[in-house]
Amino acid sequence: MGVIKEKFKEKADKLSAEIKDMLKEHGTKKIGEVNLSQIYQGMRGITGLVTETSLLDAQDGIRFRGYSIPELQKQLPKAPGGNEPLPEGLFYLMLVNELPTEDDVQHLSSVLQRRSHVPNHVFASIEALPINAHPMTQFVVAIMALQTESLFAKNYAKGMNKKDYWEATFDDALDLIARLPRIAAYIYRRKYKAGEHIQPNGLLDWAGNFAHMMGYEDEGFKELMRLYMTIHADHEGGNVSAHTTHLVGSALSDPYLSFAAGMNGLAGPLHGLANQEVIKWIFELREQIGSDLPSKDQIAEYVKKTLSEGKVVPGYGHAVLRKTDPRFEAQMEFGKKHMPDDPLVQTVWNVYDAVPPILQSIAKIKNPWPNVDAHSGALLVHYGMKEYEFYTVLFGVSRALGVLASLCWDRALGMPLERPKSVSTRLVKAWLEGKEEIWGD
Ligand code: CMX
Repeated sequence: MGVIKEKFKEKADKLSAEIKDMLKEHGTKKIGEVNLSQIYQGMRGITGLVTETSLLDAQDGIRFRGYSIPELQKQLPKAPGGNEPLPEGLFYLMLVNELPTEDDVQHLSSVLQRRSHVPNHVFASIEALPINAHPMTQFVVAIMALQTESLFAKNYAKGMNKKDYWEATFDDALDLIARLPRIAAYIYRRKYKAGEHIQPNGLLDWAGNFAHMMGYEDEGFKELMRLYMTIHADHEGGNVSAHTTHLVGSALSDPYLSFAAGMNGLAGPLHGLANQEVIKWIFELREQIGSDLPSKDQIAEYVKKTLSEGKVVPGYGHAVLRKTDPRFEAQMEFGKKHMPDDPLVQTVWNVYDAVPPILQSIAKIKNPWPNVDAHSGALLVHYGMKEYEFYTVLFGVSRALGVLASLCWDRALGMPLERPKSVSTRLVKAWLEGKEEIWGD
């Protein structure tokens, strides 16, 4: 057994025992109440899941195992000469709940390198799709093709003991994370660079090698990828991609099936696809105004037009956050440091000035502030990555770190099949008339 796996097992056994004791003593304590609106409105605010890897606060934003993004930027190991955290380090932290040393991260990078071989039939599956298939469709098809490699599925078919679920999940998670950059880069080069593929460089870190395989050798872009892959990795358990991966995994669908399901959720415009929608919206704004740097008044007019057409302003609002997303702030800092004079990046900042007052004036909108997707595209375009339909794939590669670390914990803690109760409106009406009892006492 590898050192990371051993450490994980040790931590998981300890927590498992603690949870058992906790539930024995406090299992009947009430954790909250549910009102009728909540069950019709996307279950907002209902605590119904346990996710160990990260926790989201409406005001302070995300913390990964207790660490904020600025803290991770200071404390996680960096690439030689770099300033941004290595995402392998964040994965290690989420997985074993300990800040890694430089050696730990180097070890994990080389483990991922060793596991990164992608079988030919996966590339053939991508090639079988029309070139105009959306990159997220190609990504999910490739993950599904890779499912032939699942150790969990193979061992389950042979009659795996429950006690061993965690280990097969752990191995599948590492294999999948190791292989995703190669798959994503293949899709990018196939669709946008005439199929001229670039072989991996075994000397680079996970995100640096991903940048290299996509064809970006600029050190600034590699640093951006390290930051990008770190900040998009996890956002506690209730968001669509994390929740879907967890839910599908609860049926003991293997990590490939579970992650592919999560990626189908990420491909929705209210979730991960918002990153392509933002840059598309800004390109359309610039074209309509006829300027590379529209004024704040011109942006405000365009925002009002978007809203009057019954559309959302992409990159703004959030189901949980009630302040500017710290992931937006981290990207803004990166922009200020590396490209303060870029007109597209400046437009993102002008949009940040123009949009919140307008959204604040609409009572139903609970959060007028930007989320992670409001900034990322402009940074990518700066380095030449203009193909915005690809952006959600980048989000997906990063999201694998969080949701797959969580899946390892789900199986190690013996999380059962997820199956909440639903009701019909007919039953709700009967309950309101006092004819039925639907929530016990
Ligand atoms: N522009 C216009 N209207 C918005 C809005 C926005 N940016 N944000 C919220 N609203 C609207 C909602 O559509 C909803 O309207 P209806 O009642 O008519 O359906 C109303 O305001 C209330 O919504 P809310 O309670 O404030 O927000 P929700 O929790 O329902 O939705 C989110 C959250 C993210 C889906 C929503 O803010 C949105 O659609 N934003 C734009 C898309 C986006 O950026 N998504 C990415 C989120 C981050 C990620 O997952 O990657």
